[in-house]
Amino acid sequence: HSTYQEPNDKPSEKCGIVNMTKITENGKKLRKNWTSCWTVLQGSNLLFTKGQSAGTSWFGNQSKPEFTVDLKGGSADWASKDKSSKKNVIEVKTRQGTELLIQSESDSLISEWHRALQDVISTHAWE
Ligand code: I3S
Repeated sequence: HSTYQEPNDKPSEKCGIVNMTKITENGKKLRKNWTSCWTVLQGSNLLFTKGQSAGTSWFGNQSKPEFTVDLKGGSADWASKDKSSKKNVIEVKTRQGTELLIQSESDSLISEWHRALQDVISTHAWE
């Protein structure tokens, strides 16, 4: 379908606090470690900083993101029940073999993230 956008037409940016855990890194399974993260969706990149809470300024004192994943060629879908006992969980997979879970207690907040991630992935699908 034709959802082509001119560059800079609509810079995809979204940020907020979500709970996040990596489950796989470079194809290797990790032990879950849920943390509350300040999360930024910028272009096709998803950036996380740990331990930020609402009210702290932009990235607090550490200007460096904890880690970044590139969503190009990846996926972001509602996680199946066996991935987590929590509600509102999105499973993000990257082309590099990193898998992570994003979760929020807020139904509306997690829906926004789901939509934003899907948008970015379909926008960058052919790059
Ligand atoms: O998929 P798992 O292994 O049941 O995930 C749970 C564990 O990581 C648990 O930590 P420890 O078993 O390391 O203590 C976490 O506290 C849980 O939150 C994890 O499960 P959920 O279903 O919350 O993702």
